[in-house]
Amino acid sequence: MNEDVYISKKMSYALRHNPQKYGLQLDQYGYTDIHSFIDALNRVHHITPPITIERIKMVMEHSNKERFKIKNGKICALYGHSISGIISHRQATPPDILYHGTARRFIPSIKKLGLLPMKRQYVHLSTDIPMARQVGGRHDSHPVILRINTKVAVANGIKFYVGNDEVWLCDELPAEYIEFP
Ligand code: HQG
Repeated sequence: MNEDVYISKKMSYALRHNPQKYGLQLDQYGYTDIHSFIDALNRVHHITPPITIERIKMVMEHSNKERFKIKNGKICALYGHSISGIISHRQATPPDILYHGTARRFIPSIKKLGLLPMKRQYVHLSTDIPMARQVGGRHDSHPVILRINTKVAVANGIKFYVGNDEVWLCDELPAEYIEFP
């Protein structure tokens, strides 16, 4: 694992899943003070020489995904949370069609129950098929791409939230809005 990936994974773990391990508190949007965050990462993982804010920014710039945001001296993960307190995301109208890449073995259950957040706080949807394929590829060598009829879902009152330009979130998605290949 290269150092960028190592740092990014530790950042994701702290900001999405286990801030308490780092002695951090997230606000309702998932933000925490960036200097306390960096100090905690260095302390918990004994990183030497210690990483700096410039190193964090470099990791974010080099990444193919926009996972984190720095604003007003704070940092947050833009999506992916599993902590117990629900993180709020901005509600907005998504594109008419979104995609979700998943594993073949999950299809019978998704047909029955729809898309559920599982261990995370929200269901994650992608704006394009290549991204959905990449997301699904984490679970299956031959992922299934589901087409989500968000236009009808919005018309029926389902709320969608912004992760970043390519990732949309929702609480859950009944099977009637999902086209299976
Ligand atoms: C599946 C990564 C059975 C769902 C990615 C998925 C994404 C069901 C798995 C982000 C189900 C959960 C999130 C049901 C959903 N029955 N299985 N009813 N409903 N599932 O990892 O969407 O690289 O929690 O299809 O790129 O794969 O870390 O969610 O396969 O954006 O930045 O349950 O995380 O981002 O898996 O990925 P996950 P995800 P990063």
